[in-house]
Amino acid sequence: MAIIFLAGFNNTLQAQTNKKLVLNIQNKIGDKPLRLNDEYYTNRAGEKFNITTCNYFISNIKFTGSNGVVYVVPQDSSYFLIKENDPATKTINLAVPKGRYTAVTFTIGVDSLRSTTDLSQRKGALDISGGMTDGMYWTWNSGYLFLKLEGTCDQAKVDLTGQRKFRYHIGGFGGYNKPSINNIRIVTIDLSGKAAINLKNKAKATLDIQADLLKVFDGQNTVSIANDSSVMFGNASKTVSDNYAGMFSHVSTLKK
Ligand SMILES: [Cu+2]
Repeated sequence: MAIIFLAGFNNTLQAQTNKKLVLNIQNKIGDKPLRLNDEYYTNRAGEKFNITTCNYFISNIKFTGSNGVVYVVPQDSSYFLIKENDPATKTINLAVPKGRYTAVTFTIGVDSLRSTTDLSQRKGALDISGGMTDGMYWTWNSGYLFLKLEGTCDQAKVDLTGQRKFRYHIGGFGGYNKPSINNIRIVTIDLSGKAAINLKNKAKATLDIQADLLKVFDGQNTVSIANDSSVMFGNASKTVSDNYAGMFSHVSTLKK
């Protein structure tokens, strides 16, 4: 993934004063680590399923200091595609000014402005040239898939290829040339008390957070694979995005 730095004096200054902050993301299903293909899980509706694909975007990361000052990660380097089948994508290396931070905030998905900006401004994780092999993009009006979760389940409706698969392709930034679904969800994780990030003079910090993908089904809404085997660009997508808005939580904060 290409990381784009803004040229100029400000950035040079930042490079000297910023500290390393490693953000690790662990995908879970309930209290178990997510394992693609091999393992079966059960949701609240009593459906047994496995996961074959789990990709999602997080973007626009910012940290709130204990003094109330917010550090916004430069936007050009604040888009990340997390892919369970590519472990390197689950570690995000950031540079953050020293200080004490008590909350982290980010978007699940890609904001509307960046979704519709010129292609030259959409590099790295957002590059759609070459057909985007991960299949995380629809069209100019629909934009990026924010979450792609697929798997098999005996209760899933039989699809056109005769398989019982579920496919949740959730996106929608509000529409480019006509209004459409908005599934942008912004998440804030509280890091107060012992969870606080302390970046002192020589420090490097590691922040581990988890995403519980079971929440896609078992969140504030109960989503059943039998009822919704295929959730794409339609009204059902809101029940899913409202669910995954609650899937992130803090695991640990380490100082080194
Ligand atoms: Cu789709």
